[in-house]
Parts: sequence; structure tokens; C-alpha cells
Amino acid sequence: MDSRLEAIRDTVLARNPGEAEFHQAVVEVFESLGPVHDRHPEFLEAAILERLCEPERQIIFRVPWTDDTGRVQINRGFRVEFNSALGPYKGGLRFHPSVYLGIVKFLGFEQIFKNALTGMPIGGGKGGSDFDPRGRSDAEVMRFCQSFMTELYRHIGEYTDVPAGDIGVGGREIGYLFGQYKRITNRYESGVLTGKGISWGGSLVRPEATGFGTVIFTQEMLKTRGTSFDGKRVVVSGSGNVAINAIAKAQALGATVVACSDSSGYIVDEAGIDVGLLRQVKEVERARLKEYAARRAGVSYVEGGSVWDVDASVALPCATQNELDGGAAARLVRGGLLAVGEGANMPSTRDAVAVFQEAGVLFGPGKAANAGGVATSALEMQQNASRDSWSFEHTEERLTEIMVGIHHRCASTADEYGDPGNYVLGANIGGFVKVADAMLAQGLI
Ligand code: NDP
Ligand code: 2IT
Repeated sequence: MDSRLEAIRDTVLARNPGEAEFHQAVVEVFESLGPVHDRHPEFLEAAILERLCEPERQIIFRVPWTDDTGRVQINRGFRVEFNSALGPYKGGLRFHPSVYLGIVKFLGFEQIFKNALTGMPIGGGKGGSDFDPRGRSDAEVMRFCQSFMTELYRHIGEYTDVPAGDIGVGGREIGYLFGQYKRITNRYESGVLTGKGISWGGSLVRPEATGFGTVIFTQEMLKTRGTSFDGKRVVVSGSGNVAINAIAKAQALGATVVACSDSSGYIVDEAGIDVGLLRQVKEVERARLKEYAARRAGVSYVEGGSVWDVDASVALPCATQNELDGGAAARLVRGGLLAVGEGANMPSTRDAVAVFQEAGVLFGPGKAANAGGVATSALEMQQNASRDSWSFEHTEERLTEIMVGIHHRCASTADEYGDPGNYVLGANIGGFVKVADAMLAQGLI
């Protein structure tokens, strides 16, 4: 790494102790940015990197609520408003017991560059809570969401900060959050949240957008090698929103997705995953993946195992950060892996990325490959602002254009900086330059 950047990195790491995931995300971006600073000394002069690594605002708050037995529960809520150079802060809310400031900051930091790559007018932010929705009743989830929003509402708005979903936050949670925002503010401000239901300001394709977008991006990578998803054997991790829709799209393009997972284990379905059954089990019944195996002949379930033990030509990690390490990457490469498209945020460890790149595997990093979700959120904001709603076909066309555009931007930036095919470099530089230019133009703030 460039020695000027090393000094800035060391300061950032020392100022943010104990935030391992944030450190990882920062280091990975800095490793790409040496050549940009050679060309643009004005970025160093204006301390763009130092400013980018310091969130514009960080909010941490208490979330009290009562469970169904009448017991008081206390959780911690977060919203990190990281960078607003390109638009209002935009990014999801994650409800998962592992959430702490370091996770929210890594996600918010990634979001800055991801959102810039979409070409839409959105800044970067992220939030969430250590609340665990698993096993909670609808009524408990509603009371939690209402309490969470009772503090969050004063910090957000369609021109300020626009949250959406992430792990543990889907349509149900966005509904409860929107209801409470509306009640407190007495405003039907559709553009304050995205991922809303279709009948009350949501956008068609938003539920599918992240998984679809990941597959579209990966298809663009495959095209550079003269191939496609058609006839490919694919493995997907996770079985939530991103995973299910990635499976659906990959199979629509002719692939066979033979495995997916949850945090308890994985299933292998050599005939190709039945998306209808998977949606029924996971989205309708909110049951565990094990249940899918129980209901379909010829499916095996491996408790506690790693889905990366299953060979495939294309791997789509769609669960969570650091779920695919160097050992798993090496195994996948030995099994004939051709491409990886990250549907999750930072699912591959730094070792894993190095293994993929060394082996010449096409590697699409999350901030490029999973940008379709937030891009479609921006399309939802556009529809809300114009009090319009678009057809599925039109919205999907826009999503496809955006993903093809992101692929082009990453690939052409990698070419321009002398490392063709390096999508990590292309995504980091492509996103960074856009934000840095806007920050320069807007002065020292
Ligand atoms: P969901 O909550 O719908 O699904 C998450 C899936 O990942 C579940 O199958 C879950 O299994 C699994 N998972 C979560 N945490 C862990 C863990 N610690 N270990 C193993 N498995 C785990 O979330 P999404 O599908 O929305 O999000 C998945 C990933 O995609 C995240 O990285 C998110 O940041 C990213 N993403 C999401 C976008 C969106 O629009 N929703 C947009 C862009 C990126 P289990 O049920 O057992 O916990
Ligand atoms: O990581 C992400 O990009 C998301 N969770 C989606 C954010 C959004 O605002 O739609």
C-alpha cells in the first residue's frame, strides 16, 4: 500500500478500536486507492480519505419494549450517517444479535461507494439493532419496531436519511416502522423509507432487486469469458431475501442451483432448488431451511456444515460478512470454480479474495454486485417523488441497465488503471472518485 495511505489507515484504525469489520472494509478500499492519489494529489491535500472514514453523524440509542410475557427488554439502536456528498444518506437497517457499532460502520462505509456506483443521487448510511427477530411473534416485532422508530424518526426524512431493509428487516418490519413514523410526524412521507409494500408506496422489483442484480452483474462478468449462466451449476449461501431471488434469477437464466444454506446448515438439491417451496418455507412460514429438505424427495440436509463444500462453477455468497474464508475459497477453486458474485456485503474474507484473484476466478465484490437493491430503492424514491408507480417490466429494465452500467464502470476503471478484470479495484476506484469529486466541490465540511 502507498505509504501516504498507510499513515492515514493507521490513524483510522487507532481511532476506531475494536471494530474489526470496519477495519477490514477500510483496509480493503485503501489497498485500491494508491494510483488514484498519484493522479489526484488534490484529494490528499483536501484530506478526502480522512473525512470519508469519519462518519458525518453517528446515533446510538436505547430501544425499550415489552415481550409477550410482559417482561421489559432493552436493545441498542444505531444509525450511522456516513456521507452525504451525493445525496441523502441511504442504506438498510439490520436486526441481528451480532450488530454493534463496528458492523454498522463497515456496512455504512461500503454503502458510500456502492451507492456512488449506482449513478443514483444517494449518500451512504446504515443502521440497525442487536434485536433478534428470530422466534419473536409479530406483535413483539411490531412493538420493537415502534420503539425503534420513536427515536429514529427525528433523524430521518426523504431529504435527510432514507433507511430500508437488510438482514432481519423485510417488508413486515418496514411496514411497522413506516406506520410509526407516519403516526409520530403526521405526514404521509413515502420517501422516508424504501422496501414498502406495493399498495402503500413501494416499488415493484424492490423485493427481488438485490438477488436479481447480483445475477445480472455476474452474467456480465461471465460474458467477458464468452459464457453465461446457461447450463451452469451454482451454489448460493443463505436462504433469505437476497439468496432466494438470486436462486430464482440464476435458474431463469438456465442455471441449476444445487445448494443453499442458513446459519444452521445447508441443503443439496441436485434437481435444482424449487423456488416456490423455498419461498413457502422461508417467506410464508418463516421456518428453518431444514423444513425444505423434509418436504422434498431427494434433498439432503447437512446440519452445521459449510455450503462451500459443494462444487460449483458459480458461487453466490448471499448470507453475511466473512462467511467464505481462504480455505473454502481454495476448495471451491479446486472444484472448478469460474465466478463469484457477492450478493452479501463482504462475505469473502481478504484471504478468500486473494485466492480467487490468484486463480483467475471472476470476482464481483459486494459493493458492485449487490448494488441492485439500493439502486431499486432509489427508483422507489423516484416513484414516490413523482407520485407515480412503474410496471414490473419497466422497473426491471431500469435495474438491468443500472447493473450493466456498474459492470461497465468497474471493468473500464480497472482497464484505465492497468489491471483488467480486477473488479475490486474498479469498484473501489470508480465509487471513490465520484464521491471525492463531489466532496472537493462542496468544500471543507
Ligand atoms: P435475510 O435476513 O433475508 O437473510 C439472511 C440469510 O443469511 C439467512 O438465510 C440467514 O440465516 C443467513 N445468515 C445471517 N447471518 C448469518 C450468520 N451469522 N451466519 C450464517 N448465516 C447467516 O437478509 P438478506 O437476504 O436481506 O441479506 C443477506 C446479505 O445481503 C447481507 O449481507 C446483507 O447485508 C446483504 N444485502 C442485502 C440487501 C437487501 O436488499 N436486503 C441489499 C444488499 C446487500 P438464519 O436465518 O439462520 O440467520
Ligand atoms: O446493503 C444494502 O445495500 C442494503 N441493505 C439495501 C439498502 C437500501 O437502502 O435499499
